Amino acid sequence: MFPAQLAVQATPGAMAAALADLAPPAADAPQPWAAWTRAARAAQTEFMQPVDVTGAVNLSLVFRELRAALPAAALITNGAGNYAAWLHRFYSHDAYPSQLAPGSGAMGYAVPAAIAAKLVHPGCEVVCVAGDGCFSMSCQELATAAALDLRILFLVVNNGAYGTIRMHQEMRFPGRPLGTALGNPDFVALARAYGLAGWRVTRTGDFAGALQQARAHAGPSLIELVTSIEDISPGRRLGALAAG
Ligand SMILES: Cc1ncc(C[n+]2csc(CCOP(=O)(O)OP(=O)(O)O)c2C)c(N)n1
Repeated sequence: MFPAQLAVQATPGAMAAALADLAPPAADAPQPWAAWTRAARAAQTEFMQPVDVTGAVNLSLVFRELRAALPAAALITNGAGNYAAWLHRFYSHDAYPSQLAPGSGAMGYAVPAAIAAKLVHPGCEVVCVAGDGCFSMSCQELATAAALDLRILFLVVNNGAYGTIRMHQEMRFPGRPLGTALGNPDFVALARAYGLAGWRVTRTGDFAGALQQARAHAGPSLIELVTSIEDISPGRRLGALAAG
């Protein structure tokens, strides 16, 4: 629940029509909300600063690097999973449209969404970001990307688990995980089997080079990011949750 400072009960259409009659403040007039927007912007910038991790691949730095390398108009897709919290916090969307994400939190969405995005916007760079669980729900569509020779980059965040569910298990039933460990294939070998180029990144410092090679590749490609399940979400350790 968010406490409203000014509660208005109205349908959006009626409200928008009423607001349209309001004159905007003069450009040189002091805006009453200026201090509030400055504080909100500062808080957002602070929130987007990289965080420390225990594993060898730091997703906060990886998604910063990705944003620095890509044009603002690149289209990023994701499905559901804790990996998306890292993407949304550390990748800055500075153009519209630049993001395809499921409002319903559907896993398996990222891969087909990327294929659709590339078909509709062939001139745009398209990057699919998926967790190992999320990716595995629709990864057979790599065949489509290969068959249509769609230049999409697939980033698979591999923590060896349905991490989101493991997190909730540790929070409610500490030390009693069940059915959330994944027996994954070799994602790079899988990508190559479908005809894509593939790289595995096991250290943060190797991501920039892999990204450069993938972006220089003429066809679809995949980078596997091997992360630690311990880094369950930005600033949070799985072990600390399990300890209560
Ligand atoms: C189709 C579908 N099935 C199940 C869920 C419930 N669910 C949400 S996140 C998640 C695990 C995601 O695992 P992964 O993609 O590996 O990402 P991680 O949380 O490990 O970063 C599950 C099972 C869902 N959102 N959508």
